[in-house]
Amino acid sequence: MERNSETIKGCGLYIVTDRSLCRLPEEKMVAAALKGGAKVVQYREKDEATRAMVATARKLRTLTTAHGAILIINDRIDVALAAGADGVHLGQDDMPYEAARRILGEEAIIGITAHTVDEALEAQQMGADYVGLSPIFPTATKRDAGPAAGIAFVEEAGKRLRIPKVAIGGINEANMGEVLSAGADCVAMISAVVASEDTPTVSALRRTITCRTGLPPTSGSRWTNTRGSIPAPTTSQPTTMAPIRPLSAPGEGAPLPTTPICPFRAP
Ligand code: TZP
Ligand code: MG
Repeated sequence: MERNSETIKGCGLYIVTDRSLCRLPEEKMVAAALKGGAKVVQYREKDEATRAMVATARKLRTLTTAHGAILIINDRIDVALAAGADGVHLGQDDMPYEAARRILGEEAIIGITAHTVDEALEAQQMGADYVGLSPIFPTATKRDAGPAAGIAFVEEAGKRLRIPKVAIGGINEANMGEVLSAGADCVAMISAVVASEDTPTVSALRRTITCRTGLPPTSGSRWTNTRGSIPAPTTSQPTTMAPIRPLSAPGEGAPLPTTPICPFRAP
């Protein structure tokens, strides 16, 4: 889905929640990250009851909508539908792509984790909107993440894939520039954001991404969610999810803020 891919491509900072690591209540942490410029939030929860998950996902939907950000739910298609999320992220052992697409519809954003370039190419061929390259560096956050694939994985995926590449695993302020330079479209982080708990840290991450990628500094104003603020689905609502779309193509509409001086880019 090219349109969905474009949506993810411009996002840069993709944060993934983890209640066990969170030093603030989850919604507060997500609110701080959104204020700091995160453009995609993945709600990832492994141990919570479904009802509590739906309640949290709906709160995150309201927050992400207010900031013009994307909400992705890890694994749980049912929770994504119940909360009116923009899409789901699927691991290699989760719901098969084609079944997820059938349930969620053409508008949903579907991302797939890949541990190798072959898995990434397969995800692209199936129609995934983005691929999660995982894990790039060693991480203590996900015990079964597997061996670190390293920067070479990002470079090769960058050369061979058309769809956006979201790198994850051990990424932080110190190494994110290297990952973006190697060809990742977005960097996904858990501990580097969740454990930091304050907006300035997230803003700093976002500024680094802006410098590296030439993305406009975040304002939230270039993105909108066609669904508006979220609502619990009712019987009269469609069951497909509506992803966020850019309000205008780059170069159109209101002028973008000036790109800050970038310490990484050659003059
Ligand atoms: N998938 C692959 S690695 C990982 C996930 C969810 C954990 C990433 O966490 P951190 O703290 O950013 O290394
Ligand atoms: Mg999974």
